[in-house]
Amino acid sequence: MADIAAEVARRRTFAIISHPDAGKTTLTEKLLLYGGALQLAGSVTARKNQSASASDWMELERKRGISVSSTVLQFDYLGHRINLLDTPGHKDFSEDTYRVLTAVDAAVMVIDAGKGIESQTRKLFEVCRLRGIPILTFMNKLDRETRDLLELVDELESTLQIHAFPVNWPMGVGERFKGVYDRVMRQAHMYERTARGAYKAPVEVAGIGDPAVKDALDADSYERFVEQIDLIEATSPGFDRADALKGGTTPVFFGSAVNNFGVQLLLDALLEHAPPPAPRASAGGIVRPERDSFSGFVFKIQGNMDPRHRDRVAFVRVCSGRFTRDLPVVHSRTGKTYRLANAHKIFGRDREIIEEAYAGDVIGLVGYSDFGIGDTLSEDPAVVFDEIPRFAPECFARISNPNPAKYKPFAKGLEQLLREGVVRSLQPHDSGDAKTTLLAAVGPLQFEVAQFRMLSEYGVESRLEPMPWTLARWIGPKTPAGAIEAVGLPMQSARVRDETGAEMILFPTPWSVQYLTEKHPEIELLRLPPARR
Ligand SMILES: Nc1nc2c(ncn2[C@@H]2O[C@H](COP(=O)(O)OP(=O)(O)OP(=O)(O)O)[C@@H](O)[C@H]2O)c(=O)[nH]1
Ligand SMILES: [Mg+2]
Repeated sequence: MADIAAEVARRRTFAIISHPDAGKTTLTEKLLLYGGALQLAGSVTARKNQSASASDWMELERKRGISVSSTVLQFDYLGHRINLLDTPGHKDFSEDTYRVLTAVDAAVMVIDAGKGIESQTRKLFEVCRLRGIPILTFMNKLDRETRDLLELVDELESTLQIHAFPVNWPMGVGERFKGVYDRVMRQAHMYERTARGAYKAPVEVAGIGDPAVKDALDADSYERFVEQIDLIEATSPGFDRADALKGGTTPVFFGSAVNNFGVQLLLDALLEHAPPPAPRASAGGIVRPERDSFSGFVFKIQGNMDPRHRDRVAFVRVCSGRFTRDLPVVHSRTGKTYRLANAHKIFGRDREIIEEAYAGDVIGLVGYSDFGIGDTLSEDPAVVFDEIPRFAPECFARISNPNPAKYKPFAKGLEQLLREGVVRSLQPHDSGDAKTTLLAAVGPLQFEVAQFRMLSEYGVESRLEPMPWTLARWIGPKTPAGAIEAVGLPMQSARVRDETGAEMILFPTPWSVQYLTEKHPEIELLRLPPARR
């Protein structure tokens, strides 16, 4: 059997993050193409108006052209095993993205060079920073007019408070974008536009002094290029690898995902700049990835990936040791021992049964209905991870079934979506209306996804009634018993319990929160759920 430490050392597990539409899914597709995992990028096989990327496989994603849910893609490249996670950019799906960030060791931040740092990119970046994971930056869409390049790099540094080290620099932009110059290797990589960017772009390499560089560019672009390079060389300190591994410096790459420009360089750089799996904290102490005992945690649940089977996949990030088929593990939430017989390697919606996996890998466990998001699976019961962040919902709605004959599929569909965390459910204090379920979400698109999937996967219509609350607070343990009953809540607020039974209050406006806080300081209001005892 393979040596665990050697297997861990060759793993690279990273997420692609950014504001919506920066090109994450396109870049994912091209990384797969260059990694040899796809023959043709999805856009080529796509029929009119219908993209067919390996990553955006859900019907709704193809319809809307946005990513709704994160996708796992595992492949081998140059002796490395890569686990790549494409994430949705839309803020309504950020819970999913944040969960994915707990499962990776590095992130690629994609920036639309025409727009610069956008709000959602900044938020996701902050999460990466808190986790201390290294971040590589890909400045995308160089085939279009961009913002001033030096300004883009400045903005990156000042807005995100990070050092930026441009590993390569574009030769021309927009119509005149001809390739990138690798500052470290001192090589110019020139590209040709290929039909719809489907095949590997031909690459020619020459030195910077090479007349080929000058000839490739028009006089204006060449002059600007030389000026910019000179300026960067003069002002930028050398590359601090140790700082990059701590997340203090981001290596920056330029390109155009849709045209395959700069994708190969990014992929190769990933092997170098993204680290192998690192030790993780657990209730039982630090867990080293190469230790001889399997552990991992569930960060995502997805149902109905294979419409023929209607089953449920629990995505597990392996944190230590080796997984082998039929391995007995303890499930943290129930204390039960399970033999893991049904583990899969995942590639978008495709999967393949595996016999082995190692720390760093993401595996899909099929058919374990007890497993929920955040649960630990471990050979050593002392190892329990607490990685999954929780968020306060900001949107609320009641959902009901307009068609009593469909009672069963409706209940089944809703239960599955709640398990996946597509939306959450809350329990009204006054038991409420038994025919409706109170749902909560970070953003309204989550409700839309839930309704769409109820219809497409369970064949049931649903009725959604938006509710007026916009803020949720948990009631903290310092609140004296009976205090809530004694005070009377502000107008239009409501008492509910979350799925763990913790008490919450939902408020219509920030002023109503403020009102309660000022009038009744004895009531402790928390923005996040109190720690579970
Ligand atoms: N001009 C140009 N367009 C690009 C490039 N890369 C991606 N796009 C386009 O940008 C749009 C969004 O691309 P996606 O890859 O779906 O973006 P995303 O970041 O995955 O979006 P979400 O997952 O919804 O957040 C699509 O129309 C792409 O064809 C590029 O290099 N140049
Ligand atoms: Mg996408």
